[in-house]
Amino acid sequence: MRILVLGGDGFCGWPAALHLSQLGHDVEIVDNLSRRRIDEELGTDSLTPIRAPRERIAAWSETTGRSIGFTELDIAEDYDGFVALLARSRPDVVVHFAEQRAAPYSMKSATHKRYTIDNNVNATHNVLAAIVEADLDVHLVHLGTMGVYGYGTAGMRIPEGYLDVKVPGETPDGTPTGELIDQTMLYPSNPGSIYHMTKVLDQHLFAFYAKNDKLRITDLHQGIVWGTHTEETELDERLVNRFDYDGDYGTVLNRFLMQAAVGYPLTVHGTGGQTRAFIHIQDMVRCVTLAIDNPPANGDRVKIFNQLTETHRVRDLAELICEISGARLEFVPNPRQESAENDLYASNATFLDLGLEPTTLSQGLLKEVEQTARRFADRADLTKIPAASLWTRDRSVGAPTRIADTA
Ligand code: NAD
Ligand code: USQ
Repeated sequence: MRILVLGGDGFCGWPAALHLSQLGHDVEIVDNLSRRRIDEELGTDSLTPIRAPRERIAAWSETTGRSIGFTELDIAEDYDGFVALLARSRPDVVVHFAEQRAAPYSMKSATHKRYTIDNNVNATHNVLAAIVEADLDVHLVHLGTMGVYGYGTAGMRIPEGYLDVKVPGETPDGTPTGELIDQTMLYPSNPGSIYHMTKVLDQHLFAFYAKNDKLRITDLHQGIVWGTHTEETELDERLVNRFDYDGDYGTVLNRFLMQAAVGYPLTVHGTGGQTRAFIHIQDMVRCVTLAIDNPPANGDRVKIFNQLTETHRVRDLAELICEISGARLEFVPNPRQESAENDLYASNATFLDLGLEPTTLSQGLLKEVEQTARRFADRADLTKIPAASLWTRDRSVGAPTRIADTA
């Protein structure tokens, strides 16, 4: 298949592009390199020395004999350029990773909030409008987030996107009919950041275009991706994937493993009672492939899959890493506004039914990530580790309930 990977220079997009190319697909990456510019803005960098886009693509071709195309284009800003690209390339599948994906970055200031909304919502809407304008029958696979459901305790297993409900029937004058009417709705959204909000807005755009234009769309509600290498990125040093550890882009498990590697106390926010969904990066690329291989039909509602393999409580992860590495942890004031403690049960039945064999958290894999971090520890800037983006000016909201140290 001919596949465009939007955001293919990023943490998920790069290994996904390599995996799809390895499987024999004709892959082209489209990216505006904004993520690399944000590193410059923040004065930080990937812990691993990622190569320039053309260099890593040349290395892929040298290593495997397969070629990947690359177009530098801003999907949010250059709509005409994107329509022209679609017309030239005529893809069967568009995989859409091209959004600003850090919740803390999205909450830094009004400028960052506005950028995240403008970039993400425009990018998604431009992709949809352009597919219609180019008159192509494309399967759009979008990377969404488990965060659309929110992180209160739901008291039920979170379904894959849709909630079946029964509502009391009424006549037009408001008289109860005594009947219960079956309805299906998108699971009520409860985003915890402006970034997560953009994924909620994306969902509604997808529902509209699936209904109005019969576009074929799959939305993958993904949990936190951890790890750094995949089978393909390990083929050559120059294919190395990015590893974010800074307070804005570093995600919790990779951050803890990096912190353990450089001897920095693990930064547990608040009580560490937050439960989140996780997926290893190798499974992420497998899931994207499974989604591509199982498209909806024209006229179907948006297919929504929960893309996670396990859930964990933040402090349990920190304690596990302390056990296997000898690191110590520190409970720090939570910079975010989020539930201090929550349970999370979410269905991932679709991927399991499609044959996904989950890679779950094992000591071996955790150690592998820690070793990668140790190997590049001399590139780390420890001043970039603290999370400094505050959700609210009212510091009483995110105040820690206990400050302790296990050492
Ligand atoms: P990333 O920031 O590493 O990669 C995103 C890429 O998109 C970057 O290379 C960036 O330059 C590009 N991009 C952004 N805006 C663009 C635009 N307007 N035009 C063209 N290119 C643009 O992020 P990631 O971790 O690879 O995440 C990819 C997707 O997966 C995101 O949509 C994110 O919301 C989703 N996701 C990520 C995780 C995770 O843990 N990393 C978890 C769940 C969902
Ligand atoms: N946390 C800590 N210590 C840290 C970093 C984070 O305790 O040093 C806590 C946070 O307060 C939060 C949890 O860990 O409660 C997760 O934070 P995170 O930064 O790992 O993940 P999040 O902000 O939710 O965002 C990441 C990706 C995003 C994706 C999302 C999936 O950056 O693109 O959408 O995970 S999910 O979490 O399922 O919504």
